[in-house]
Amino acid sequence: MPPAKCLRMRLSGTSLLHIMAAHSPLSAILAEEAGFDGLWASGFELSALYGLADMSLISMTQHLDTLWAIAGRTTLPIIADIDTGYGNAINIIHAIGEYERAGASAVVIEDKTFPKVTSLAADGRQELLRIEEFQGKIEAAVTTRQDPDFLVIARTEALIAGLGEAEALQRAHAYVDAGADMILIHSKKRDPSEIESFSRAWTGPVPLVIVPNAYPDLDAERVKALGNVCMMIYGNYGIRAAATAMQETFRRIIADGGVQNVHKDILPVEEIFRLQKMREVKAAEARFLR
Ligand code: SPV
Ligand code: MG
Repeated sequence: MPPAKCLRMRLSGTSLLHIMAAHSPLSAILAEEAGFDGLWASGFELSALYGLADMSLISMTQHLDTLWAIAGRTTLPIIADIDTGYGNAINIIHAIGEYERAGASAVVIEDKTFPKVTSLAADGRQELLRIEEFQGKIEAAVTTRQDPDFLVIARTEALIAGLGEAEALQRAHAYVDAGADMILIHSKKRDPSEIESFSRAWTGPVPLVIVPNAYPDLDAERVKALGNVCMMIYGNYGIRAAATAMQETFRRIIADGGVQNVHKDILPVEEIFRLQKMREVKAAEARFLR
């Protein structure tokens, strides 16, 4: 079954889907093996991979290239984080065609102005679009998609911008009116109270998506109790885990004056061969190289 259809079907059930951020094909392979339900082609993770701030510095082409490479190495549905959609509704029309072709099953579009500032920065400049303008962008996305199963998820940054729950609810309802399949509600508070309160107040006809980056205490059991959240996106855990491991290993090699100690604490090369499907390549060699 195509991944977008599969994602839609699974979302029509009652289960909560766990979506892991991926910044590379290898991270996608590891997420699939670990048992996640889908992948988040995260703007934050890809920006960090390039050593850049998550502030609209990565181009659409860079993101699409990574998405295309990831889609070739996984069977999981991919939810593309397209930030503000690279401009206005016209840019959205172009982007949706490109992301569908690159293998995304869904996009998340956020209601900030371009260029955006990453949401979790303490003193980030968080400016939102007029509601009508963002509705136009959502309508453009919904109208452009070729595959009816392709999901258009509207993300409101009203809580991130400090505009309060009433504004967040008003925006979320307006985006559903414009055709959004789901609402992603984001918060940078250290505790999940804002998200839990929004979820309880949400009476709209579509489910919610959350990204518990700032408020890690909101685990799956608590989220299920809310009753209207269908996806948890683990938005920066891949790049943070990778950077943790590399930072520690690189420092030890310098401190130890060699790799004599670290080599037994990191994956053996045979495991990397397995992830690279070396056995299949060797079999193809044996069969076809004459
Ligand atoms: C991302 O992973 O790129 C996100 C989530 O958008 S956050 O960085 O928390 O805004
Ligand atoms: Mg992002």
